Amino acid sequence: MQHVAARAAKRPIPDHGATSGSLRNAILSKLRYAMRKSAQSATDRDWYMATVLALRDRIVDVWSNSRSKQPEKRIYYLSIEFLIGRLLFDAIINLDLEDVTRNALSELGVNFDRLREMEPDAALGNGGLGRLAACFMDSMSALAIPAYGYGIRYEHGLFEQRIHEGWQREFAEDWLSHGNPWEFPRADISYSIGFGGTVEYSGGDDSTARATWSPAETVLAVPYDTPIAGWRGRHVNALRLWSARSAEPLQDAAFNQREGARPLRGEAISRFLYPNDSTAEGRELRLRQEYFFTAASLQDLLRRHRREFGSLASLPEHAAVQLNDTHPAIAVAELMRLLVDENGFSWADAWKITRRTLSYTNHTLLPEALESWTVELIGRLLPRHLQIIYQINWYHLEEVNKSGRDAAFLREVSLIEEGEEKRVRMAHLAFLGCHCVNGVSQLHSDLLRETVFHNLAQVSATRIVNKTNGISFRRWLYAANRPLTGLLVDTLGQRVLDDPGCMREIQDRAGDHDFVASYSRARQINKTRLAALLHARTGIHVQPDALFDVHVKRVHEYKRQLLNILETIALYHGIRARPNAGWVPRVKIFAGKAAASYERAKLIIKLANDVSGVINADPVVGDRLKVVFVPNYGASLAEEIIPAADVSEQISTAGMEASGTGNMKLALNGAITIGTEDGANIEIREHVGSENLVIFGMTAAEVSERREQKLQGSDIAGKSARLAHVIQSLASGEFSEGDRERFAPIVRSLLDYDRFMVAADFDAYWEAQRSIDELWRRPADWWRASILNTAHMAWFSSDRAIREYATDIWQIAVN
Ligand code: 26Q
Repeated sequence: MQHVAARAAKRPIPDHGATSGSLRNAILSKLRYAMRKSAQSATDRDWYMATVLALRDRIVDVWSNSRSKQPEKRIYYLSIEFLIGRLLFDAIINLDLEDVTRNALSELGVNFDRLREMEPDAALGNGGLGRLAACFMDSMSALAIPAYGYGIRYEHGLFEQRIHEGWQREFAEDWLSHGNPWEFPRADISYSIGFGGTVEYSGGDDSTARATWSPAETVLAVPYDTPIAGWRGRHVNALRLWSARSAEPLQDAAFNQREGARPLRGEAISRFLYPNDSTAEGRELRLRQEYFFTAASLQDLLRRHRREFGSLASLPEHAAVQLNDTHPAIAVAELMRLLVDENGFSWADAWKITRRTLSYTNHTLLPEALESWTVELIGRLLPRHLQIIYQINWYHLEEVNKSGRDAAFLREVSLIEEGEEKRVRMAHLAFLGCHCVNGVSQLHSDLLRETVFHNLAQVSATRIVNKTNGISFRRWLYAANRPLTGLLVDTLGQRVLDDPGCMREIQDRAGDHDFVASYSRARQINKTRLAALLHARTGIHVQPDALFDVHVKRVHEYKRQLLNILETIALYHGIRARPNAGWVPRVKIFAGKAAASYERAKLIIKLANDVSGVINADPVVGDRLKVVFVPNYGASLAEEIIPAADVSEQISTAGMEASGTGNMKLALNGAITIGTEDGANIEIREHVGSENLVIFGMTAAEVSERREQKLQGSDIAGKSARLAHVIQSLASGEFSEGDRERFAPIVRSLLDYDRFMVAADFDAYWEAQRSIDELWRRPADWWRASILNTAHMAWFSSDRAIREYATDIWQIAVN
């Protein structure tokens, strides 16, 4: 790591020419000339807009510079989600302009922290997968890797969650309503994207057959570019998001609008983000979105390649396309179509080019999240692609057949799932069409090899590799946690910002009284701030010196918020039975959205709120236990909660969380993990040391073993008096005003199949929580563990992850 820092230090830090005076003038000029507002009448939002426009000019200078040099190879990151959140503070941190900006604004009598709040989150993603794409964009800019992110400019991002009488309600999100000062519409570029229609084959045998596709309908894809400024502003890449425009002639458009009050079909494509993170939704509009952004991105990058390098034969040398999950997997068929039908390549040559150019990241093993589309739907929307998919499958199965496999094997590795309805398996398509497939943690990659891709791996040259996820330290430490970052810089110097590896040096200070005091003071500042936020948003008062136990992520049964709630109830019972038994004061903090159609997850949110209501109102409990469900979790709320966490809940059913990245953010900020042997938790343990977190529960192997035994939750409840009491109180209506029906479905699932092993892991989890209490009672040991977490998390930087992708998958050199 040392040599990296040395090299980074040698690169000149661009002078952004900013003094507070010059920035102030720039802001005033934007206010006056770009917005036609006066300083006297300007609102916080006006100041926010003007400030972004002024800073943006500085980013644009570097951007043009980054673009003027033609690179040997570019990376294209295709993702149907980019969960960017807010950009302003991140950009300021990256450009090292915090003081300059604060001063410029204070000279204008404007409070910077209020202004920051004016920026809506770009919530163009559901959770981990979308946020990973955003962290990767940050890292590619930081490492000066020439890259484009390609996605969809959703008019409405992930829904806004409000809680009404404990239930989640979803409201349309409207991030663009006041305009988006970060984006540059590129009206000079647009591509036609076809759907439906007919295919004419131009004869010849199968291996050379070209076809002409005449779509019935076309939609225009128009790009909007957002600059992503890298660390120290050395390099800027574009996030290019596609917006759909109707391509119908005006007359037809007017007619259509008169016919139904329905908006135009074409434009509907980029209207909203699908709010489902773990169930592959078989809706036609979703497939249209997938093809729309994939086809637009491929046309765009092929055009660039042709302009710069001529023949598409050299595409793999100059372009690496990373598919973020299977959502853009139709790229395999589309690239083949473009090469064969539109550029005259032979099937064999096209196939080589396609495989060498594309690679694919898998993010899930959950069967219900593996995408497949009916042959009927693909045939109707993308008739030529379906034909290409069949042809790929034909060559593939012929190869497999030669190796003498049986029918069961053939059925398993086929791109087509036979059944009542034939379906195209998108993960299989991505696997075959890519030279490299990666999982997102060591365990996940191992399981990929053993399960979903076990058979395919035996008959294909595709490499399966691991690329454990990472997070942007710029956003999740330097920007989100100023008190801790200040301490790290005071202790280690500015170099820690360029080389987080040197954080390991604070391990020597983990017993140093002054350092520990400063470290815990930084946490206390964050907790006090969070306590005020919790009160403002929920009306609940919490004590900032209590243990803050944080469970924040999408709400899903496999993530087991329910397990945490059950333990909370058991704790409540314990406190009521013996109020003066020396309980460690705890605040249980939950936040997360459930997919609108996921009834069980929404019921779990209701339970969290009902449990919160009962416990917080119980005078016997007082400040020993508070439960808070914070509404509308998202990137910005995460930035407030994570730096204030003492404990990080990472308690998924083993084998089900591909990696997790919230686990990394929390540990980096010093929270102690209580978690299962799942996803990246295992690697976090290797880095921070098993003494500095608490791992409990069944392993992935034990989970699948227990599944085979077909044991029931009731077997466990029969043995655990504590669990029996908790379930009994749920069933009796203790948390539902006597209503025995409300949580009956949860009670039933706990006692029956217990698919997510909540009952099975309950006792182990209870004990793990008590060992957390034990540690908290020994402050010197607690802070030592916490400091060692921060000290040893450097490896989880998304810069490390991106370097691995660059050398191992993309074959591109990184400075
Ligand atoms: C698919 C088809 C139709 C509609 C929606 C979807 C869809 C959308 C989003 C399916 C899945 C997602 C998101 C998945 C996701 O966030 N996975 C998480 O990815 C993280 C980054 O690798 C991991 O850390 C998490 O473990 C994983 O759950």
